[in-house]
Amino acid sequence: MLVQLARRLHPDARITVLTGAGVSAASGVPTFRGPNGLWKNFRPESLATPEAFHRDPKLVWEWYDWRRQILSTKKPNRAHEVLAAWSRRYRDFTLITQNVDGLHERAGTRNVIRFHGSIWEVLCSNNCSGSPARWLDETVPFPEIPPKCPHCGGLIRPGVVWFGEGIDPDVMRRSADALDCDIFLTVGTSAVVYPAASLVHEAKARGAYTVEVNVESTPASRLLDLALQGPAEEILHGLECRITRPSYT
Ligand code: BV8
Repeated sequence: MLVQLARRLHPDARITVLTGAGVSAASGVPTFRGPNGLWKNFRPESLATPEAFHRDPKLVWEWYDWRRQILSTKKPNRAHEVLAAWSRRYRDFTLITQNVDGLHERAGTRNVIRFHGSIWEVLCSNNCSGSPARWLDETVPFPEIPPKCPHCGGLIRPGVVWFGEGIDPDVMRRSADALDCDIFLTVGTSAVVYPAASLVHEAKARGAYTVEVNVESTPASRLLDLALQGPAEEILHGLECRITRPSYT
C-alpha cells in the first residue's frame, strides 16, 4: 500500500497536507482529545472561546501559559521532519496545519498555512491603535497572568482562532486554492472541527486522491480513498523511505 502511495507522490505531484494534534503527539505534546489532552477536566470547546476569555481571562491564560510552557520543552518529531523535507522538495506542496504549536515551522517547513493561528503570537484584545495587528511573544512563563498589552495596558489574547471565531479570510482563500491538488493527506486529526474538517472532502470533490493517516479511524475514514492506520511519525517515515529509496522494502 505504501509503495503505491509513494508512486503517487512523484516529483510533479501537487500535494496538500492537513495536520492536527496527532502529528505533534510523538513530540510529547498533549492532543486535545487524547487521554492526557484534557486540562484540569476542561474541554477545549469550553476554554477556547471569546466568551470564556471575556468571563475569566485569567483561567484561559493559565491554560495557554501551561501549554506554552510544555511546548517550550518539545521538539519536532519524524513526522514534522518528513513534511518539512517534502515542503522543500516538491514544487507544488502546501501544508495546512490546525496546530498552533509552531513545530512545523521549527522543523523548517516552508510556507505553512496556520489555519487556527499560533500560540506564540498575541494581539491586543482592545485592538488598540498603538499595537500591531498581532506580534510574536515567546515569553515563558508569563510573569503576570493575564498578560497586559504593552501599548495600552489592556489585556492581550492568544493569536489563535477560538470556537465561534471565523478563519482569517486570506488563510481560507489560500487553503481553498490548495484543494486543487493530486493528493490530499489528512494526518493526525480527529476530523471533528469545522471548517478544517471539510477541506479533505472538498479536495476529493475536486478530484484529489485522499489519504488519512491516524492511529484510529475518524468520521472521515470511510469517505476517503485510503485510510492508513498507524502513527504519523512511522507511516510518513515509511513513505519517505519508499520515495527516496524505491528499492526499500
Ligand atoms: C467557525 C485553536 C464560524 C485554538 C482550535 C456543529 C457542527 C459543525 C460545526 C460546528 C457545530 N457547532 C459549532 C461549530 C463550529 C465549530 C466546530 O467545528 N465545533 C466542533 C467542536 C463541532 N467551529 C468553529 O467554531 C470554527 N469557526 O465555525 O466560525 C464563523 C464564521 C464566520 C464568522 C464568525 C464565525 C473555529 C474552530 C477553531 C477552534 N480552534 N484550535 C487552540 O489550539 O487553543 S480547534 C482544535 O481542535 C485544533 O486546532 C483542531 O482544529 C481541533 C481538533 O483537534 P485535532 O488537531 O484533530 O486533535 P484531537 O486531539 O482532536 O485529535 C488528535 C488526533 O490525532 C486523533 O484522531 C488521534 O487518533 C490522532 N493521533 C494521536 N496520535 C497520533 C495520531 N495520529 C497519527 N499519529 C499519531 N502519533
